[in-house]
Formats: sequence, C-alpha cells, structure tokens
Amino acid sequence: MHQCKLWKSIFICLITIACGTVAHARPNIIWIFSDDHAYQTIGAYNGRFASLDPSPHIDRLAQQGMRFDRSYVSNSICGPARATILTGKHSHMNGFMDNFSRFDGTQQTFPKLLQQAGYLTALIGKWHLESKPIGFDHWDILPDQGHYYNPDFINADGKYRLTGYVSEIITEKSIEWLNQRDTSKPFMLMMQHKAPHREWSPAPKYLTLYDDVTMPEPDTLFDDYNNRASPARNQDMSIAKSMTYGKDLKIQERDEKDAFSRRVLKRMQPDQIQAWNAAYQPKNDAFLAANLEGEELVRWKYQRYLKDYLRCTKSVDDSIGAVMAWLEEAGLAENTIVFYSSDQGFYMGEHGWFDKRFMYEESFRTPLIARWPGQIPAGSVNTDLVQNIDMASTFLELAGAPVPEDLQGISILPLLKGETPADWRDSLYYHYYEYPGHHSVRRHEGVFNKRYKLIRYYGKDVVDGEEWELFDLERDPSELMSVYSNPEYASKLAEMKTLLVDLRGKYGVTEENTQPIRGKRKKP
Ligand code: SGN
Ligand code: CA
Repeated sequence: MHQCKLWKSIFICLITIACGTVAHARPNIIWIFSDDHAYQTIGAYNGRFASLDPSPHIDRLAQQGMRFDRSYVSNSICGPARATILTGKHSHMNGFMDNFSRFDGTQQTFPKLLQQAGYLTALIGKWHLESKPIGFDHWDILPDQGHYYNPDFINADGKYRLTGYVSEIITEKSIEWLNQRDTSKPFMLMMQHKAPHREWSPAPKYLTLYDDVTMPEPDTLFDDYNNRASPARNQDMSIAKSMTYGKDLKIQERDEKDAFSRRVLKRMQPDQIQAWNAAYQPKNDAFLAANLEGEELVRWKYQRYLKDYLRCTKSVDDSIGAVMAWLEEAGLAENTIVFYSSDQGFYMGEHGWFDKRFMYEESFRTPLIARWPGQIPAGSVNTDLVQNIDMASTFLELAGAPVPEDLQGISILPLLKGETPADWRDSLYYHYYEYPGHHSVRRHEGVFNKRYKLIRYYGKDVVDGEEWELFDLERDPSELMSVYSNPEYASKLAEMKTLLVDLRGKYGVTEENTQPIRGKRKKP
C-alpha cells in the first residue's frame, strides 16, 4: 500500500517535471480554520440561524464544493485538535493531550512533509501549541489565545503589536503573504482565526448587527441533566451559572473581577472604546433596569451571547470572501483547494451550555467544507465518518507526496471526488483529557458508529471512578436519555463495548499513553 503510494507520487513528480509544470500541476492548499465555530450557526448547515444569512461566503464554498455532515474531532479542545491536524494522529500518539501541553515540534508533521515535497508553507493566526512553529517557510502567529482588539503577533523576529481587529488583520496578513510569495512553487497556507472564541468581542463595524433580531433558542436551553451520567450535571459551562457578567456579557457595571477592563478595555484605543460604549451602553442600561431573574435572565444572557458570537463569525465569513476574491483575481481559484473548518464545535445554548469538550454532537462534530472546482462536485454533501486525524493524509495525497504509514487518519481525497471506498470506516474513537481544568468536564473516551454512541467517563470526581452513557442517536438526536442501563439495548451495548476495545487496539491506546503530562506549561 505504502510502496504503491510512493511509486504513484514519484510517477506524478516525473510527469510534472517532464512537462515543466511543477508549480501548476499540484493544487495549492488553503486551510481556513476558525476557533470554536459551531456548525449549527453556519448557513450551509441549515441550522436554526440560517434565515439570518450569517455566513454567505462559507455557504458559497459549500455551494461550489462539498459539505461534510459527519466531520468529527478526536478530542474537542483547541491545542489537541491543532496537534492532531498537524500530525494526523490521536492526542495520545502526538503527546498534546490538553491545553496544558507543549507541542513537540521535532516530530513528523504534514507541513514539514509538504516542504520536502516542494511546497511553500505558511501559517498565519492562532497557533496555541506553545512551542515555536516548525515546518513553515513563513509564520506569524498570535501568542497563546490572542486578543480581538489591537492584537500582539509573534514571528521569527519576535513579538509586536498591531492596531485593528484580529480577524481583519489575519486576513490582510494572509493576502499580503499570498501576494509576495515565491510563485515558482505550489503553496499551502493555514489561515487560522481567533474568532469566534470566548469572550466573543465583535469588530467595531458589527457591534450593533442583529440588534433587532431575536435569536431562536434551542429546545434544550433548560436541560435538567436527568437520565445521564453525573458529568453533564457537574460541568461549569452553563449560560445560567458559568457566564461572567463582565467579560462574557459585557455588562461593565457588574464586572466583579474587573475582567472585562483588564482583558478587553485596556487594549482598546479611545475611538474603539467610544464605538463599543455607544453600542452596548443603551442595551446594558435597559438590561440593568429590567432586573431579570430566573429563566428570563438566562434567556437574556443567551441573546447577548448569541448575538456577540454571530457578530464575530461575521468577520470570519468576510475573511473567506476576501481570500476567495483574491484567488479569483490572481487566477488561482481553479487550481487551489480551499477548506473551511474549526478546531471543534461549540454549544450555542444546547443543554444550557457554551464551550465544548463533551463527546455530545455539538462539540464532537465540527464544520468541514471543501471547494476545488472541476474536482469536487459542486453542491455535494458527504455523510461518511471523517475525523480531524484524516487531514494530514489528505493534504499529503493532494500534494502527491508519500503518506507515512504511521499516520492514523485516512485521506478523504476519494470522498472529495464523490467516491466513497467500500471499506471506508464505520466508527470513530474519541478521548478528552483536560480534567481538572476549565469548565470541569470529566475525562472521557468513547466510540461512535453513526447511530450509537458509547461514552466512558473515568477518574477523579466521577461516581465510583467510572460512569457510562449509551445514546441511540436515531431515536434521541439531542442525547437526552442514556440507554446504558436499558435491557432492550443489552446486545447493542455489548457490541459497542467490543468496538471500544477494538478501536483502542487499532489506535494503540494504553493506560500509560493516556496519562496527560502536567506541569510543563503554565495554566492556559
Ligand atoms: C479559555 C476560555 C475557556 C476555554 C479555554 C479553551 N476562558 O481558557 O472558556 O474553554 O480557553 O479554549 S477565557 O475566560 O479565557 O476566555 S480553546 O479553544 O483554546 O481550547
Ligand atoms: Ca477552540
């Protein structure tokens, strides 16, 4: 298999070199990645916000390309998702298991392999892997989480600050790099946005967008967490209890810990503060006068959260529009494959939550859309199980480069062409490690096969050290009723437990390699 792929790529190389078209035969790759972008909020995914037209440019990518409806992550949290994409391996194999980790940049990554294959590689925006990027001809990154307003960047020369809004700056930097790149080589650009990560600070021009709209609520905004294991109840990521007034909800009068001022306001310039206050103050005054309580208060928080979040994703969407316009103008729209994805999904009030981490659908799934005219059928939808471990193999195959045997994913190139191999995978493995940590989501692992999902919570603060859930997604798509103890599901449960053992074996999961290494890095 490996040898065959190697010969195929040598053959492609020889042909392209013989024709003198190295730069044009292989596609350019643009990986547009955002932070915490929930598929439910993307127009093309036809969720409850579609009528607001929240993402026209992302939707166009889907109209001209392929939308993946079963795209999942292997560990729903930022740094680990990014390390998985770079290495094509689950967290326990690449060593980056939670946001306390530090990426070992000496290991094999797909950008390094693309460089070896003659690609120019660039990384612009959020990185969040602590160590310096390796394998990029050009890199210009946000330190750690980055800031929305007047962000700092780090490049090979050091740290510096720019004035402006982060999504716009990342777009400008990407286009600037595209304009001055060495055009004799094909390129791979990772344009990685900070938005729409918490604390959801919108761009000045979108501060009042959606002011007149009422955001539709999810059915599970007031979930009671019955019929599930204890972690769903014991998390710290609810809109009702965990959202802060100052930083998250932008009510400066109730900013108990002065978090908003320290984190956001102190970086802003006078004109930015003025625009901010002009937009929020009247709405905040009305909120303070209303003295809301109970469910009404949760509903108000939900509205504020959703509006700010969608204002942030609007800037991400603009960025895609700008890059696509550049490609068109540069005559590269045909020979460039453009992907749009996010490091994981996010809760938009489902189960009463924000944040991610759980293996439940909203955070286990992540958007994935790809456009490559003439190669990917326009307007197509794929429902096969794909996972972020697959991207490295996909990029390498696209570049005609050898795909190392130790990658744990599978190239989705056949899927992109509309041809699902008969032996395509029918199940996925998941493992989340960051506990104790932000939002108090207990460690868990699980398996999923399109219909059934088995989750095993384990370790500290889990009842008796181990708790389980089994969901039948066909009957219970919102995952409100675990059937783990339901005798009707006894044989299904046995099958799923066997699947868990099998996938642990397949991916080399052991007790030893699933212990996160703590203490090497400051708190994220
Ligand atoms: C920060 C956020 C958390 C978030 C983590 C991880 N708190 O700590 O809400 O879960 O990042 O996010 S904040 O008050 O600092 O915004 S991740 O996307 O980087 O994994
Ligand atoms: Ca994230």
